[in-house]
Amino acid sequence: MKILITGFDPFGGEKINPSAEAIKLLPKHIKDCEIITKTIPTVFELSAEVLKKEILEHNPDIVICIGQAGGSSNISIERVAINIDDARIPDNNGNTPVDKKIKEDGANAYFSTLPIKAIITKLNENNIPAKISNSAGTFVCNHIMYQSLYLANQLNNNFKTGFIHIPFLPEQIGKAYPSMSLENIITAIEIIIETTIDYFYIDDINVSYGTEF
Ligand code: PCA
Repeated sequence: MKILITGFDPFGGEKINPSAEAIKLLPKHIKDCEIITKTIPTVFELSAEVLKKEILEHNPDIVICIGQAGGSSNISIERVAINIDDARIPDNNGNTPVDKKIKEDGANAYFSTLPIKAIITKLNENNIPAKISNSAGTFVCNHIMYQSLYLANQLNNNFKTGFIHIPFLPEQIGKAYPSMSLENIITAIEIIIETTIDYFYIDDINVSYGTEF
């Protein structure tokens, strides 16, 4: 199998993006699967163009996109992407879409096709703080997750895809916000990849990680 993993370039005044730092250090193979990595721009439409080019070039079986969720204390496995761009800050090309549909002919939302429950269980077994997130926001991360799932849908779901938000690295923020070490983030990404491979041909586990709010 081939697995495409993407990270984003720094945005919002940051000098680094933990997703780009982490994917650089991933092994070239996990469980005999080839790992391909690509850093994509934090720009609404352009990020999706770069992703689509990579997918059409490599024809991966699994596509996992990763981005920074500043202030989060957990690895957040995103459950759903929604058909809306609503930018709180400009992207790296100065775009600030407000309430703009990502795809006129797309569904209102697409659910991750990664085994999100099995992933959380494995991460927690390995003492990595992780949770299901029911919103990837309305910035470029939700955009890329939506675009990846839209494309998968168009290609008869010939690849599984989803999105992972990760915390700041300690060096980004001092002690004011939660952060996670690069080592733990990389371990988490490896576990996420391994679990997605293990569940490739079987259904996700049926346990609740539901929340009240
Ligand atoms: N995080 C942003 C976009 C790029 C990134 O790493 C987001 O959460 O939308």
